[in-house]
Amino acid sequence: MRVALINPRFRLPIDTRTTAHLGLAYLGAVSERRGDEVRIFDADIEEQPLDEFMREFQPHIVGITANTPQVKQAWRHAAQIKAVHDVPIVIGGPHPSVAAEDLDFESARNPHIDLVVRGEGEEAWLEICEKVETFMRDQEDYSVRAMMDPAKGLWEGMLGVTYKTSDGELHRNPDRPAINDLDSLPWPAYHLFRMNKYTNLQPATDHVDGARSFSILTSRGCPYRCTFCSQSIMPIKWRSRTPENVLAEWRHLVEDLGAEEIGVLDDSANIRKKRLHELADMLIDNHLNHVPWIFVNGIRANLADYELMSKLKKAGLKRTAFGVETGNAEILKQIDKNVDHDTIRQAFKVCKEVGLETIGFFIIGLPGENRQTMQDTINFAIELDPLIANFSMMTPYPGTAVYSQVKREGRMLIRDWEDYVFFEQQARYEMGEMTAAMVEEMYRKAYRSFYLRPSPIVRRLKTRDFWFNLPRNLRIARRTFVPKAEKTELRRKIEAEALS
Ligand code: B12
Ligand code: SF4
Repeated sequence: MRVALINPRFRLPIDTRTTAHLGLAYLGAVSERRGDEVRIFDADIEEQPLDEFMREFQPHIVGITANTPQVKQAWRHAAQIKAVHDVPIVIGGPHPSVAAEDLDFESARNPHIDLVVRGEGEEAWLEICEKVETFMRDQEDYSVRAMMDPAKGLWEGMLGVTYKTSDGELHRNPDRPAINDLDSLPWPAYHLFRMNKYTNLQPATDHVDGARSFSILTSRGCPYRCTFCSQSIMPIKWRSRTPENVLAEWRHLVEDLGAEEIGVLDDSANIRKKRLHELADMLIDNHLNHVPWIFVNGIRANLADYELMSKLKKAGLKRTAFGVETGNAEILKQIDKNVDHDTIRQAFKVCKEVGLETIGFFIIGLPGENRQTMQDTINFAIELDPLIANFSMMTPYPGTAVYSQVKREGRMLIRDWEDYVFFEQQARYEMGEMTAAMVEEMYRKAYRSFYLRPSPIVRRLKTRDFWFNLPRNLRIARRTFVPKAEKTELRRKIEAEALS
């Protein structure tokens, strides 16, 4: 069967780096294992128009991925596809997975979307492909309408799927359990991507653009439930691959694909420290530790002790991120991060002692904040002094506890999913005494206070990335430090409404 997988075009308002989409790489791999001919159309890097690609490839099924800012573009792509080709279209990814807010129905209601897969996709995708293939074989007059005919009941009982039958009725089947045996999954099918079209990791390991970057996922899920994090829409169950299985893929990335940097994308990679010790030993013993790698997302500070971090450093770890979020003790409790500031201090100290670079993720404008608590965050960032401090203004993603709280107690300043990016330099909501102007001012102050100190400036000037990507870095600096003169039309409208 011919299978097309699509990453909708979505350009962030700053020049971020681009990497191949790991979710689609997994779906492509399971489809190929089934014997399908798979093409990935990553609209971010493709030059060919989508409709032309569809006319040429004539897929039997199309899968589109969508996070929140991408979802409207995903629907537009679905419309473009249906205009040239009668094919079942399935959407999946973080946004349509939020059944708590009926966002699966929102997508299923779209006239061009037939099925929605909620949560982890591989098993549901396989089942859908099997059904479509069998249906095509058995039916003489094959059409999507016939496939979605309620009388045929094709999708009944399929777990984790929401769909629209051809009479327009929406159906939500029960959730699908998390995949327990991650070793049973094939490795991501990177050969389906035009890897030379991507830049490098975000944040980068300081390999200059053009470095062969690959991502790897060694575990899935997160047992924590921080109030602001969209991870809460995925299974709570933390599962990991065996170190042997990870090592084999790591070797493939380095030896077969020529990886020059590797990003570990796990949400919480160090939940079981023993597993990481074993993996690190294997990377060292197998001489794979010469390729620098980083924990792109935060690892848990409470599980980052000296023994583990020094072992990981020997295993090639160059840099690790921590989700610090806030410098205020009360706010830290409120966001259910389950960690305290001393533990975070200790984790940064350990990393510095063993020679690891650090990234700190900080949020400005969490619910309940005021000017002083935001200042506490700035002060804490300066105290920890990571190599990279990443401040973002709180963006309440649907499905999170913060989203419900803002809807209940605050005033959302965005109404369009396409505005759900947090590089826009604009506050997304107001609550209590926390105004948008205050959050935006403190956000810029955070960047100025942290980066316009002598040591970060000198550190930055010493990196290769700074000089090789000078124009981009200067653009980012200008956008970050200089306030936006013009407010967007949408923002003006919302403010006018609020005043009236
Ligand atoms: C790496 C990453 C990035 C990279 C993207 C690299 C890339 N090309 O994929 C970068 C740094 C660029 C990035 C940017 C952003 N990201 Co991001 N990112 C991640 C991260 C850490 C890992 C993604 C990943 O690879 N996961 C592993 C794969 C296997 O999972 P997956 O992609 O979700 O796919 C699985 C399922 O969702 C499902 N599925 C997905 N698509 C489809 C399609 C079909 C047809 C089917 C059947 C199933 C299916 O099946 C897949 C396999 O199980 C996640 C956190 C997380 N744990 O997922 C956040 C995450 C996806 N990002 C998030 C956000 C908010 C963003 C930004 C919007 C932030 C911003 N700057 O404003 C931007 C958007 C950028 C864009 N262009 O769209 C949120 C999304 C929340 C939401 N409601 O949308 C997440 C969940 C983080 C979080 N916990 O809050 N991100
Ligand atoms: S922020 Fe990190 S620890 Fe908290 S729920 Fe999200 S992934 Fe888990």
